[in-house]
Amino acid sequence: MPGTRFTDIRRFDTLDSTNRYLLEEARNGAPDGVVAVAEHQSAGRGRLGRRWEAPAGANLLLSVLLRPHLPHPHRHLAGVVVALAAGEAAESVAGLRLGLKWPNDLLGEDGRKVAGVLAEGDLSGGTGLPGSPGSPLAPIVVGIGINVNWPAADTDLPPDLMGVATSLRQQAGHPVDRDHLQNALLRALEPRRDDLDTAAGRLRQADEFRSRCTTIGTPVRIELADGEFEGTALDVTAEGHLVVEVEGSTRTVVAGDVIHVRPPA
Ligand code: BT5
Repeated sequence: MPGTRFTDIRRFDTLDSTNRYLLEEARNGAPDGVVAVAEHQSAGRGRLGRRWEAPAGANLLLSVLLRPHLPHPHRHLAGVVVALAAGEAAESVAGLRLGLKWPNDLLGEDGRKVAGVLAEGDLSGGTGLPGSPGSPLAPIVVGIGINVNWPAADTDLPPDLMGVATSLRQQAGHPVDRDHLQNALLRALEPRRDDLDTAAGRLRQADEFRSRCTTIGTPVRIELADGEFEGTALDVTAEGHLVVEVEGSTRTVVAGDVIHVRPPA
């Protein structure tokens, strides 16, 4: 994409997973800003071993390799800036204002999922040495799957995604150009990626996420590996974590710990 750091865009007809590919490239020393795009993924992945489904040639399946100077507590913001850039692109290309559901989904007006973000790499603490696990310079791969033209109708969906998934096409009422969307996304990502490197920039991105996050103010059931609880989502912190009010006190939930965020049963 001219005028951005995203000039090395690698396109594949089929790949197992664009995230898996770029994580390997990162280990081999690939630089900040490499992009991988696949027409089809044979093992597209969601969070926690879940699958990302998309037929060949209809949707945007894209990952970026980022090497921001991003201290460990703020690492979730790498996925946040990609979600914000995707939201901006959907607005400029398809005229849609999507909701951002914490931690990583973009939703249509009807609450169904249009896109999901998966950040992988060294998101945890570690030795803090440059380039090593836990370093603020450790690479992060952020993948996004955007349902652009699939599903065209609910009947296209497998039973488990009925009532769950929707597309830009369904939301806008007409097909959407994937190349335009991809270009708009990378253009929107460029200044946001710059923001990850500075405290003031990170604050700006977290503020925008807070103002766009449709989870805030809603009742939520948070499912973690070691249990679940219900409360009301109050806020998003400067690190992109979710603050939930539970019976008069607050709990801060870290994205990496969450299995599901749902409305209470
Ligand atoms: C996500 O996980 O939402 C992250 C998805 C990231 C996919 C991109 S595609 C490019 C890059 N390369 C990869 O291998 N992955 C990334 P999660 O929050 O765990 O949601 C996964 C769940 O969403 C699944 O268990 C399904 O219930 C549902 N799902 C699967 N495919 C979907 C789709 N196309 N649209 C909406 N929901 C879907």
